[in-house]
Amino acid sequence: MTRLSASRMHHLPQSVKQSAYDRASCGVGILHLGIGAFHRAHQAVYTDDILAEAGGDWAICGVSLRQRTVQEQLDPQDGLYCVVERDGAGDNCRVIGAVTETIFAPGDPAALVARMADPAIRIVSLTVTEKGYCHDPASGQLKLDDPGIVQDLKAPATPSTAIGYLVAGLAARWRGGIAPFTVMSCDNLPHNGRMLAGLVKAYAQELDPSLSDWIEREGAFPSTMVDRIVPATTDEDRTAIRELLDLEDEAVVVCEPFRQWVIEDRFTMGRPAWETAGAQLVEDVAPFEDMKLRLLNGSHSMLAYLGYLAGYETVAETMANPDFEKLVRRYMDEEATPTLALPGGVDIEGYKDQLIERFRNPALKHRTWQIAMDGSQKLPQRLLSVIRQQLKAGGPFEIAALTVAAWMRYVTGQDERGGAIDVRDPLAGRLASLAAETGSTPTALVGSYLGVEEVFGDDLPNAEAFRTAVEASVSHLYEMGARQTVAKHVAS
Ligand code: CS2
Repeated sequence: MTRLSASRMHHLPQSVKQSAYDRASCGVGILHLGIGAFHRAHQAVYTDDILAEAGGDWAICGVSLRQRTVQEQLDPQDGLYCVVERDGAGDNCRVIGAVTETIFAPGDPAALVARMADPAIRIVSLTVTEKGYCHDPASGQLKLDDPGIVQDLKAPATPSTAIGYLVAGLAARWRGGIAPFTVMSCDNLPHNGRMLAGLVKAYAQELDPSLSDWIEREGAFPSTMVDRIVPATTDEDRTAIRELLDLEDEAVVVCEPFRQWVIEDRFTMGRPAWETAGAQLVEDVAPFEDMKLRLLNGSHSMLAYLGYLAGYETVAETMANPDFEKLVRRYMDEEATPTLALPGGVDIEGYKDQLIERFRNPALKHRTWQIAMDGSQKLPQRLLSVIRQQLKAGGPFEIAALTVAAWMRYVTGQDERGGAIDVRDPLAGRLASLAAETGSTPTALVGSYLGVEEVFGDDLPNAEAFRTAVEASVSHLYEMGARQTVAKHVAS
Protein backbone atom coordinates (compact mmCIF):
# COMPACT_ATOMS: atom_id res chain seq x y z
CA MET A 1 0.00 0.00 0.00
CA THR A 2 1.09 3.59 -0.67
CA ARG A 3 2.98 5.35 2.14
CA LEU A 4 2.10 8.67 3.72
CA SER A 5 4.26 11.35 2.06
CA ALA A 6 4.27 15.03 1.07
CA SER A 7 2.47 14.35 -2.22
CA ARG A 8 -0.34 12.51 -0.41
CA MET A 9 -1.15 15.24 2.11
CA HIS A 10 -4.13 16.53 0.18
CA HIS A 11 -5.70 13.05 0.18
CA LEU A 12 -5.97 12.82 3.95
CA PRO A 13 -9.37 12.63 5.63
CA GLN A 14 -10.62 15.90 7.10
CA SER A 15 -10.43 14.57 10.66
CA VAL A 16 -6.63 14.38 10.36
CA LYS A 17 -5.07 17.70 11.30
CA GLN A 18 -2.15 19.07 9.34
CA SER A 19 -0.13 22.17 10.08
CA ALA A 20 -0.11 24.48 7.11
CA TYR A 21 3.45 25.70 6.73
CA ASP A 22 6.02 25.50 4.02
CA ARG A 23 8.43 22.85 5.26
CA ALA A 24 10.93 23.52 2.51
CA SER A 25 11.47 27.07 3.71
CA CYS A 26 12.29 25.98 7.29
CA GLY A 27 16.00 25.25 7.63
CA VAL A 28 17.26 22.73 10.17
CA GLY A 29 18.31 24.31 13.48
CA ILE A 30 17.90 21.40 15.89
CA LEU A 31 19.74 18.12 15.74
CA HIS A 32 18.15 15.47 17.92
CA LEU A 33 19.99 12.38 19.14
CA GLY A 34 17.65 9.43 19.69
CA ILE A 35 14.65 9.97 17.45
CA GLY A 36 12.35 7.39 19.02
CA ALA A 37 8.62 7.48 19.68
CA PHE A 38 8.96 9.81 22.66
CA HIS A 39 10.74 12.60 20.79
CA ARG A 40 8.34 12.32 17.86
CA ALA A 41 5.33 12.65 20.18
CA HIS A 42 6.80 15.37 22.38
CA GLN A 43 9.49 17.89 21.39
CA ALA A 44 8.73 17.44 17.67
CA VAL A 45 5.06 18.28 18.30
CA TYR A 46 5.93 21.49 20.17
CA THR A 47 8.33 22.38 17.38
CA ASP A 48 5.73 21.63 14.71
CA ASP A 49 3.43 24.07 16.54
CA ILE A 50 5.98 26.87 16.50
CA LEU A 51 6.93 26.27 12.86
CA ALA A 52 3.25 26.56 11.97
CA GLU A 53 2.89 29.67 14.11
CA ALA A 54 6.00 31.57 13.08
CA GLY A 55 8.13 29.57 10.66
CA GLY A 56 11.88 29.94 11.17
CA ASP A 57 14.91 27.74 10.78
CA TRP A 58 14.07 25.33 13.53
CA ALA A 59 13.27 22.14 11.70
CA ILE A 60 14.71 18.95 13.17
CA CYS A 61 17.39 16.59 11.94
CA GLY A 62 16.56 13.29 13.71
CA VAL A 63 19.49 11.01 14.49
CA SER A 64 19.44 7.31 15.37
CA LEU A 65 22.50 6.13 17.23
CA ARG A 66 21.83 2.39 17.02
CA GLN A 67 19.21 1.23 14.56
CA ARG A 68 18.27 2.24 11.08
CA THR A 69 14.58 1.53 11.66
CA VAL A 70 13.36 5.10 12.19
CA GLN A 71 15.21 6.35 9.13
CA GLU A 72 13.66 3.55 7.10
CA GLN A 73 10.26 4.52 8.44
CA LEU A 74 10.60 8.26 7.92
CA ASP A 75 12.61 8.75 4.72
CA PRO A 76 10.08 7.22 2.31
CA GLN A 77 7.47 9.44 4.02
CA ASP A 78 9.44 12.69 3.58
CA GLY A 79 9.82 12.75 7.37
CA LEU A 80 6.04 12.94 7.87
CA TYR A 81 4.24 10.83 10.45
CA CYS A 82 1.05 10.87 12.52
CA VAL A 83 0.71 11.48 16.22
CA VAL A 84 -2.48 9.92 17.54
CA GLU A 85 -3.65 11.27 20.89
CA ARG A 86 -5.78 8.60 22.50
CA ASP A 87 -8.04 8.35 25.52
CA GLY A 88 -11.43 6.92 26.44
CA ALA A 89 -13.12 9.65 24.41
CA GLY A 90 -11.44 8.58 21.17
CA ASP A 91 -8.53 9.45 18.90
CA ASN A 92 -7.18 12.76 17.65
CA CYS A 93 -4.81 12.39 14.75
CA ARG A 94 -2.37 14.94 13.40
CA VAL A 95 0.49 14.88 10.90
CA ILE A 96 3.81 16.25 12.13
CA GLY A 97 6.20 17.87 9.66
CA ALA A 98 8.96 19.19 11.92
CA VAL A 99 11.44 16.42 11.08
CA THR A 100 12.94 17.20 7.68
CA GLU A 101 16.19 15.22 7.78
CA THR A 102 17.34 11.93 9.32
CA ILE A 103 20.78 10.48 9.99
CA PHE A 104 21.74 6.93 10.88
CA ALA A 105 24.88 7.58 12.89
CA PRO A 106 26.71 4.23 12.62
CA GLY A 107 26.48 4.49 8.83
CA ASP A 108 29.00 7.34 8.80
CA PRO A 109 30.00 8.71 12.22
CA ALA A 110 32.28 11.39 10.76
CA ALA A 111 29.41 12.75 8.65
CA LEU A 112 27.27 13.20 11.76
CA VAL A 113 30.13 15.02 13.50
CA ALA A 114 30.43 17.31 10.47
CA ARG A 115 26.67 17.99 10.56
CA MET A 116 26.98 18.90 14.25
CA ALA A 117 29.74 21.35 13.40
CA ASP A 118 27.46 23.22 10.96
CA PRO A 119 26.77 26.70 12.46
CA ALA A 120 23.12 26.34 11.37
CA ILE A 121 22.71 23.72 14.13
CA ARG A 122 22.05 25.76 17.23
CA ILE A 123 20.55 23.14 19.54
CA VAL A 124 21.46 19.49 19.99
CA SER A 125 18.80 17.75 22.05
CA LEU A 126 18.74 14.19 23.37
CA THR A 127 16.36 11.39 24.29
CA VAL A 128 18.74 8.46 24.57
CA THR A 129 17.18 6.91 27.73
CA GLU A 130 18.93 6.66 31.08
CA LYS A 131 21.51 4.10 29.98
CA GLY A 132 22.51 6.20 26.96
CA TYR A 133 24.42 8.57 29.25
CA CYS A 134 27.11 5.98 30.16
CA HIS A 135 27.05 7.21 33.73
CA ASP A 136 26.92 5.61 37.12
CA PRO A 137 23.25 5.96 38.13
CA ALA A 138 23.98 6.26 41.86
CA SER A 139 26.69 8.94 41.61
CA GLY A 140 25.89 10.58 38.26
CA GLN A 141 29.57 10.33 37.22
CA LEU A 142 30.83 9.31 33.78
CA LYS A 143 31.85 5.64 33.67
CA LEU A 144 35.30 5.87 32.15
CA ASP A 145 35.36 2.08 31.95
CA ASP A 146 32.12 1.89 29.94
CA PRO A 147 33.07 -0.07 26.79
CA GLY A 148 31.52 2.60 24.49
CA ILE A 149 33.37 5.41 26.26
CA VAL A 150 36.66 3.49 26.23
CA GLN A 151 36.33 2.94 22.50
CA ASP A 152 35.27 6.54 21.77
CA LEU A 153 38.20 7.96 23.71
CA LYS A 154 40.50 5.85 21.53
CA ALA A 155 38.90 7.09 18.28
CA PRO A 156 37.19 10.39 19.19
CA ALA A 157 36.58 11.49 15.58
CA THR A 158 34.34 8.48 14.88
CA PRO A 159 32.38 8.00 18.09
CA SER A 160 29.45 5.72 18.89
CA THR A 161 28.06 7.05 22.19
CA ALA A 162 25.93 10.18 22.69
CA ILE A 163 28.65 11.68 24.90
CA GLY A 164 31.30 10.90 22.27
CA TYR A 165 29.23 12.62 19.56
CA LEU A 166 28.47 15.69 21.68
CA VAL A 167 32.14 16.23 22.45
CA ALA A 168 33.27 15.50 18.88
CA GLY A 169 30.71 18.02 17.57
CA LEU A 170 31.68 20.63 20.15
CA ALA A 171 35.39 20.07 19.49
CA ALA A 172 34.90 20.62 15.76
CA ARG A 173 33.15 23.92 16.50
CA TRP A 174 35.84 24.94 18.96
CA ARG A 175 38.52 24.32 16.35
CA GLY A 176 36.46 26.13 13.71
CA GLY A 177 35.77 29.20 15.88
CA ILE A 178 32.01 28.49 15.93
CA ALA A 179 29.92 29.05 19.06
CA PRO A 180 28.87 25.86 20.84
CA PHE A 181 25.36 24.56 20.22
CA THR A 182 23.13 24.34 23.27
CA VAL A 183 22.99 20.78 24.61
CA MET A 184 19.49 19.97 25.84
CA SER A 185 18.79 16.68 27.58
CA CYS A 186 15.16 15.56 27.45
CA ASP A 187 15.57 12.34 29.44
CA ASN A 188 14.06 11.42 32.79
CA LEU A 189 17.15 12.09 34.87
CA PRO A 190 17.44 14.47 37.79
CA HIS A 191 19.14 17.76 36.93
CA ASN A 192 19.58 16.30 33.47
CA GLY A 193 21.32 19.41 32.08
CA ARG A 194 23.76 19.80 34.92
CA MET A 195 24.49 16.11 34.98
CA LEU A 196 25.08 15.95 31.23
CA ALA A 197 27.37 18.99 31.45
CA GLY A 198 29.42 17.05 34.00
CA LEU A 199 29.62 13.99 31.74
CA VAL A 200 30.58 16.01 28.66
CA LYS A 201 33.27 17.92 30.55
CA ALA A 202 34.68 14.78 32.15
CA TYR A 203 34.99 13.16 28.71
CA ALA A 204 36.44 16.32 27.09
CA GLN A 205 38.92 16.58 29.93
CA GLU A 206 40.34 13.19 28.91
CA LEU A 207 40.91 14.49 25.37
CA ASP A 208 42.05 18.05 25.93
CA PRO A 209 41.63 20.13 29.10
CA SER A 210 41.43 23.37 27.13
CA LEU A 211 38.45 21.99 25.17
CA SER A 212 36.80 21.17 28.46
CA ASP A 213 37.50 24.73 29.72
CA TRP A 214 35.95 26.21 26.57
CA ILE A 215 32.81 24.07 27.02
CA GLU A 216 32.64 25.16 30.65
CA ARG A 217 32.99 28.83 29.70
CA GLU A 218 30.89 29.04 26.53
CA GLY A 219 28.49 26.09 26.63
CA ALA A 220 24.92 25.83 27.88
CA PHE A 221 23.20 22.70 29.17
CA PRO A 222 19.66 23.66 30.19
CA SER A 223 17.77 21.14 32.30
CA THR A 224 14.30 20.14 31.17
CA MET A 225 11.33 18.22 32.49
CA VAL A 226 9.52 16.34 29.76
CA ASP A 227 6.22 14.56 30.20
CA ARG A 228 3.97 12.59 27.92
CA ILE A 229 3.04 8.91 28.13
CA VAL A 230 4.05 7.31 24.83
CA PRO A 231 3.81 3.51 24.71
CA ALA A 232 5.77 1.63 22.03
CA THR A 233 3.83 1.59 18.75
CA THR A 234 2.18 -1.77 18.03
CA ASP A 235 1.14 -3.54 14.82
CA GLU A 236 -2.42 -2.89 15.89
CA ASP A 237 -1.67 0.86 15.91
CA ARG A 238 -0.24 0.62 12.39
CA THR A 239 -3.30 -1.23 11.17
CA ALA A 240 -5.61 1.38 12.70
CA ILE A 241 -3.77 4.26 11.04
CA ARG A 242 -3.82 2.44 7.70
CA GLU A 243 -7.59 2.17 7.97
CA LEU A 244 -7.94 5.84 8.88
CA LEU A 245 -5.60 7.26 6.22
CA ASP A 246 -5.97 4.64 3.54
CA LEU A 247 -2.19 4.95 3.48
CA GLU A 248 0.65 3.22 5.32
CA ASP A 249 2.32 5.19 8.13
CA GLU A 250 5.26 3.17 9.40
CA ALA A 251 6.32 5.91 11.81
CA VAL A 252 2.99 6.55 13.57
CA VAL A 253 3.11 7.26 17.31
CA VAL A 254 0.21 6.80 19.72
CA CYS A 255 0.17 8.72 23.00
CA GLU A 256 -2.02 10.29 25.65
CA PRO A 257 -3.49 13.79 25.08
CA PHE A 258 -1.53 15.28 28.01
CA ARG A 259 1.85 16.91 27.41
CA GLN A 260 4.14 19.09 29.51
CA TRP A 261 7.59 20.57 28.95
CA VAL A 262 9.46 22.73 31.42
CA ILE A 263 12.73 24.18 30.17
CA GLU A 264 15.49 26.12 31.85
CA ASP A 265 15.91 29.22 29.72
CA ARG A 266 19.63 29.08 28.94
CA PHE A 267 20.62 28.86 25.26
CA THR A 268 23.82 29.82 23.48
CA MET A 269 22.38 30.63 20.04
CA GLY A 270 18.70 31.28 20.57
CA ARG A 271 15.76 28.89 20.64
CA PRO A 272 12.30 28.49 19.12
CA ALA A 273 9.52 30.28 21.00
CA TRP A 274 8.35 26.95 22.48
CA GLU A 275 6.34 28.89 25.07
CA THR A 276 3.86 29.79 22.35
CA ALA A 277 3.19 26.05 22.05
CA GLY A 278 2.63 25.71 25.80
CA ALA A 279 6.11 24.95 27.13
CA GLN A 280 7.11 26.62 30.40
CA LEU A 281 10.43 28.47 30.28
CA VAL A 282 11.71 28.85 33.84
CA GLU A 283 14.83 29.69 35.79
CA ASP A 284 14.92 26.52 37.86
CA VAL A 285 13.57 23.21 36.62
CA ALA A 286 14.63 21.12 39.64
CA PRO A 287 11.33 21.32 41.57
CA PHE A 288 9.40 20.26 38.44
CA GLU A 289 11.81 17.42 37.73
CA ASP A 290 11.62 16.01 41.24
CA MET A 291 7.86 16.27 41.28
CA LYS A 292 7.55 14.40 37.99
CA LEU A 293 10.28 11.81 38.58
CA ARG A 294 9.05 10.86 42.04
CA LEU A 295 5.29 11.09 41.51
CA LEU A 296 4.82 9.99 37.91
CA ASN A 297 7.88 7.86 37.19
CA GLY A 298 8.15 6.46 40.74
CA SER A 299 4.50 5.36 40.58
CA HIS A 300 5.03 4.03 37.08
CA SER A 301 7.89 1.79 38.20
CA MET A 302 5.78 0.61 41.14
CA LEU A 303 2.89 -0.31 38.84
CA ALA A 304 5.32 -1.92 36.39
CA TYR A 305 7.06 -4.34 38.79
CA LEU A 306 4.12 -5.13 41.06
CA GLY A 307 1.68 -5.15 38.15
CA TYR A 308 3.84 -7.43 36.02
CA LEU A 309 4.36 -9.86 38.92
CA ALA A 310 0.59 -9.83 39.54
CA GLY A 311 0.05 -10.89 35.93
CA TYR A 312 -1.19 -7.58 34.52
CA GLU A 313 -0.12 -6.65 31.04
CA THR A 314 -0.79 -2.92 31.07
CA VAL A 315 -0.76 0.00 33.49
CA ALA A 316 -4.50 0.53 32.99
CA GLU A 317 -5.21 -3.13 33.85
CA THR A 318 -3.10 -2.82 36.98
CA MET A 319 -4.92 0.38 37.98
CA ALA A 320 -8.27 -1.36 37.52
CA ASN A 321 -7.47 -3.38 40.65
CA PRO A 322 -8.58 -0.97 43.42
CA ASP A 323 -5.84 -2.15 45.78
CA PHE A 324 -3.15 -1.07 43.33
CA GLU A 325 -4.77 2.30 42.81
CA LYS A 326 -4.92 2.80 46.58
CA LEU A 327 -1.27 1.82 46.91
CA VAL A 328 -0.20 4.36 44.30
CA ARG A 329 -2.20 7.08 46.04
CA ARG A 330 -0.69 6.27 49.37
CA TYR A 331 2.82 6.23 47.97
CA MET A 332 2.26 9.63 46.40
CA ASP A 333 0.56 11.20 49.42
CA GLU A 334 2.48 9.72 52.32
CA GLU A 335 5.94 8.97 50.95
CA ALA A 336 6.77 11.01 47.85
CA THR A 337 4.94 14.34 48.36
CA PRO A 338 6.57 15.19 51.72
CA THR A 339 10.01 14.97 50.06
CA LEU A 340 9.21 17.58 47.40
CA ALA A 341 10.03 21.28 47.30
CA LEU A 342 6.99 22.15 45.22
CA PRO A 343 7.26 24.52 42.26
CA GLY A 344 5.41 27.78 42.82
CA GLY A 345 1.85 27.85 41.55
CA VAL A 346 1.46 24.08 41.27
CA ASP A 347 -1.78 22.55 42.57
CA ILE A 348 -0.24 19.32 43.83
CA GLU A 349 -3.54 17.62 44.69
CA GLY A 350 -4.82 18.36 41.21
CA TYR A 351 -1.53 17.11 39.73
CA LYS A 352 -1.86 13.79 41.57
CA ASP A 353 -5.54 13.38 40.66
CA GLN A 354 -4.60 13.93 37.06
CA LEU A 355 -1.80 11.34 37.28
CA ILE A 356 -4.27 8.74 38.53
CA GLU A 357 -6.56 9.55 35.61
CA ARG A 358 -3.65 9.34 33.17
CA PHE A 359 -2.59 5.93 34.53
CA ARG A 360 -6.18 4.74 34.22
CA ASN A 361 -6.44 5.79 30.54
CA PRO A 362 -8.25 2.68 29.28
CA ALA A 363 -7.43 3.24 25.62
CA LEU A 364 -3.65 3.34 26.02
CA LYS A 365 -1.93 -0.05 26.05
CA HIS A 366 1.14 0.85 28.07
CA ARG A 367 2.82 -2.42 28.93
CA THR A 368 4.15 -2.99 32.44
CA TRP A 369 7.02 -4.89 30.79
CA GLN A 370 8.03 -1.79 28.82
CA ILE A 371 8.25 0.42 31.91
CA ALA A 372 10.04 -2.34 33.84
CA MET A 373 13.00 -2.08 31.46
CA ASP A 374 16.31 -0.66 32.69
CA GLY A 375 15.24 -0.52 36.33
CA SER A 376 18.85 -0.38 37.51
CA GLN A 377 19.11 2.99 35.75
CA LYS A 378 15.72 4.27 36.93
CA LEU A 379 15.33 3.31 40.58
CA PRO A 380 17.82 5.82 42.04
CA GLN A 381 16.06 9.00 40.90
CA ARG A 382 12.52 7.63 41.02
CA LEU A 383 12.39 5.84 44.36
CA LEU A 384 15.72 5.69 46.18
CA SER A 385 15.81 9.48 46.38
CA VAL A 386 12.47 9.38 48.22
CA ILE A 387 13.74 6.61 50.52
CA ARG A 388 16.93 8.52 51.35
CA GLN A 389 15.02 11.66 52.23
CA GLN A 390 12.48 9.79 54.32
CA LEU A 391 15.22 7.93 56.18
CA LYS A 392 16.72 11.28 57.12
CA ALA A 393 13.39 12.77 58.11
CA GLY A 394 12.22 9.66 59.98
CA GLY A 395 9.19 9.44 57.65
CA PRO A 396 7.51 6.48 55.92
CA PHE A 397 9.01 4.66 52.91
CA GLU A 398 7.44 1.17 53.09
CA ILE A 399 5.73 1.35 49.71
CA ALA A 400 8.88 2.58 47.99
CA ALA A 401 10.72 -0.29 49.70
CA LEU A 402 8.05 -2.71 48.47
CA THR A 403 8.71 -1.47 44.93
CA VAL A 404 12.43 -2.09 45.38
CA ALA A 405 11.54 -5.61 46.57
CA ALA A 406 9.30 -6.14 43.52
CA TRP A 407 12.15 -4.98 41.28
CA MET A 408 14.44 -7.52 42.97
CA ARG A 409 11.99 -10.34 42.44
CA TYR A 410 11.45 -9.21 38.83
CA VAL A 411 15.14 -9.12 37.92
CA THR A 412 15.75 -12.64 39.23
CA GLY A 413 14.10 -13.47 35.89
CA GLN A 414 11.42 -15.81 37.21
CA ASP A 415 7.77 -14.86 37.60
CA GLU A 416 5.26 -16.04 40.18
CA ARG A 417 4.28 -19.07 38.13
CA GLY A 418 7.86 -20.13 37.52
CA GLY A 419 7.87 -18.71 33.98
CA ALA A 420 10.82 -16.79 32.58
CA ILE A 421 10.77 -12.98 32.54
CA ASP A 422 12.48 -11.27 29.62
CA VAL A 423 14.50 -8.85 31.75
CA ARG A 424 15.92 -5.94 29.74
CA ASP A 425 18.52 -4.05 31.72
CA PRO A 426 22.20 -3.23 31.21
CA LEU A 427 22.85 -5.17 34.43
CA ALA A 428 20.49 -8.07 33.57
CA GLY A 429 23.26 -10.67 33.30
CA ARG A 430 24.86 -9.73 36.58
CA LEU A 431 21.54 -9.52 38.42
CA ALA A 432 20.54 -12.98 37.17
CA SER A 433 23.83 -14.53 38.25
CA LEU A 434 23.63 -12.87 41.65
CA ALA A 435 20.20 -14.46 42.12
CA ALA A 436 21.45 -17.84 40.93
CA GLU A 437 24.43 -17.71 43.30
CA THR A 438 22.53 -16.63 46.38
CA GLY A 439 19.29 -18.55 45.99
CA SER A 440 16.05 -16.88 46.86
CA THR A 441 15.99 -16.69 50.62
CA PRO A 442 14.97 -13.07 51.17
CA THR A 443 17.93 -12.15 53.36
CA ALA A 444 20.49 -13.57 50.95
CA LEU A 445 18.84 -12.10 47.87
CA VAL A 446 18.40 -8.65 49.38
CA GLY A 447 21.93 -8.75 50.79
CA SER A 448 23.47 -9.48 47.43
CA TYR A 449 21.32 -7.05 45.42
CA LEU A 450 21.92 -4.20 47.88
CA GLY A 451 25.62 -4.70 47.17
CA VAL A 452 25.14 -3.44 43.59
CA GLU A 453 26.76 -0.10 44.27
CA GLU A 454 25.86 1.68 41.03
CA VAL A 455 22.22 1.33 42.05
CA PHE A 456 22.21 1.57 45.85
CA GLY A 457 25.37 3.59 46.51
CA ASP A 458 27.38 2.89 49.63
CA ASP A 459 24.82 4.29 52.06
CA LEU A 460 21.62 2.32 51.51
CA PRO A 461 23.11 -1.16 52.13
CA ASN A 462 23.93 0.08 55.64
CA ALA A 463 20.54 1.64 56.35
CA GLU A 464 19.11 -1.01 58.67
CA ALA A 465 15.48 0.20 58.54
CA PHE A 466 15.54 0.13 54.76
CA ARG A 467 17.11 -3.31 54.54
CA THR A 468 14.57 -4.73 57.00
CA ALA A 469 11.66 -3.24 55.06
CA VAL A 470 12.91 -4.63 51.73
CA GLU A 471 13.52 -8.07 53.27
CA ALA A 472 10.01 -8.17 54.71
CA SER A 473 8.51 -7.22 51.35
CA VAL A 474 10.60 -9.76 49.43
CA SER A 475 9.36 -12.44 51.87
CA HIS A 476 5.76 -11.40 51.34
CA LEU A 477 6.16 -11.39 47.57
CA TYR A 478 7.53 -14.95 47.63
CA GLU A 479 5.02 -16.20 50.21
CA MET A 480 1.80 -14.71 48.92
CA GLY A 481 2.48 -13.12 45.55
CA ALA A 482 2.10 -9.51 44.43
CA ARG A 483 -1.70 -9.21 44.54
CA GLN A 484 -1.97 -10.40 48.15
CA THR A 485 1.04 -8.36 49.22
CA VAL A 486 -0.50 -5.20 47.80
CA ALA A 487 -3.88 -6.03 49.38
CA LYS A 488 -2.18 -6.49 52.73
CA HIS A 489 -0.35 -3.16 52.42
CA VAL A 490 -3.46 -1.16 51.69
CA ALA A 491 -5.43 -2.91 54.43
CA SER A 492 -2.94 -1.98 57.12
C1 CS2 B 1 8.05 5.53 31.96
C2 CS2 B 1 8.27 6.84 31.21
O1 CS2 B 1 9.03 3.83 30.66
C3 CS2 B 1 9.12 4.50 31.69
O2 CS2 B 1 10.04 4.34 32.49
O3 CS2 B 1 7.95 5.79 33.32
O4 CS2 B 1 8.66 6.62 29.91
C4 CS2 B 1 7.02 7.74 31.27
O5 CS2 B 1 5.97 7.19 30.53
C5 CS2 B 1 7.32 9.13 30.79
O6 CS2 B 1 8.38 9.65 31.52
C6 CS2 B 1 6.10 10.03 30.91
O7 CS2 B 1 6.46 11.34 30.71
